[in-house]
Amino acid sequence: MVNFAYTIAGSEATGGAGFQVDLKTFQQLGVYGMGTLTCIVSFDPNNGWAHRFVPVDPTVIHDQMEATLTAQDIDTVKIGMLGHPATIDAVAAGLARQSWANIVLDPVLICKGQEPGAALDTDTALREKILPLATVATPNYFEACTLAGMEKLETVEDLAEAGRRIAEQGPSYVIVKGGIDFPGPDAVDVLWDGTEATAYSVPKIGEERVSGAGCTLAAAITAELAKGADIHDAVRVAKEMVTAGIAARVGAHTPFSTVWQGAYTA
Ligand code: PXL
Repeated sequence: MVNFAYTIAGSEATGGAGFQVDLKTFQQLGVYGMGTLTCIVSFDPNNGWAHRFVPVDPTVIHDQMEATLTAQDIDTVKIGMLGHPATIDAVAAGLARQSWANIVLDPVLICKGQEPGAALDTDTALREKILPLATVATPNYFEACTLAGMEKLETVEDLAEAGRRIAEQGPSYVIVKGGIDFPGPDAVDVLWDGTEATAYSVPKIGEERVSGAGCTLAAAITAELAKGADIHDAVRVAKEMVTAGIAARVGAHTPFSTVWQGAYTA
């Protein structure tokens, strides 16, 4: 039997984040990947690798979602970078075409302030129109602070509290990723499942942020849920895949290396 997983995300041309990562992750975990492109990000090598950002026209987002959702019966979707209020409206309308078992939201808050334009409007629209629809949310440290209204996250209990506060805004499950910003020797992710918090912890590998870790984690959770895994098993597999992918990270002429999804085998 083939399981389908669907991503609604942006292209990042170097292959280190976004749509490209989602499809690689889906393939590596044995699910059939499908996707709708929301925007095109091209880093600028002549300007400190800053983001050049082009949104996809809302009509084209509608058309892509229509094609995907008519071609297959899909009940599991990952939402990555949306990037513009009009994109968010188009995606919300497209999601409303049908019911979903799993909507995994990586709440990309405008790439940490790197996109010009309607950044605050975009973040507000994401919180108001997409977060309430999500069944799973995977905020990073910065996004968790913003969405939970917390200044900093210093303990596992803080990560759990952020998860609890974000769950009140819609998602049944929240995975707060401590990442490189969380103090201490370990990379800690905490799953808040509505009842209790579970910490997934491994020693940090290096001191540098590795591009694509967040996209890989959310895409892997999506793939596992598409195969019928429960959330705890999905997060465990996703964490193993990210850890293996960071250990085998791929260097580039960019100032950061990227996760190698191919390093993980189930
Ligand atoms: O932060 C993750 C991310 C997601 N999607 C796209 C991106 C990035 C970061 O650069 O470019 C398209």
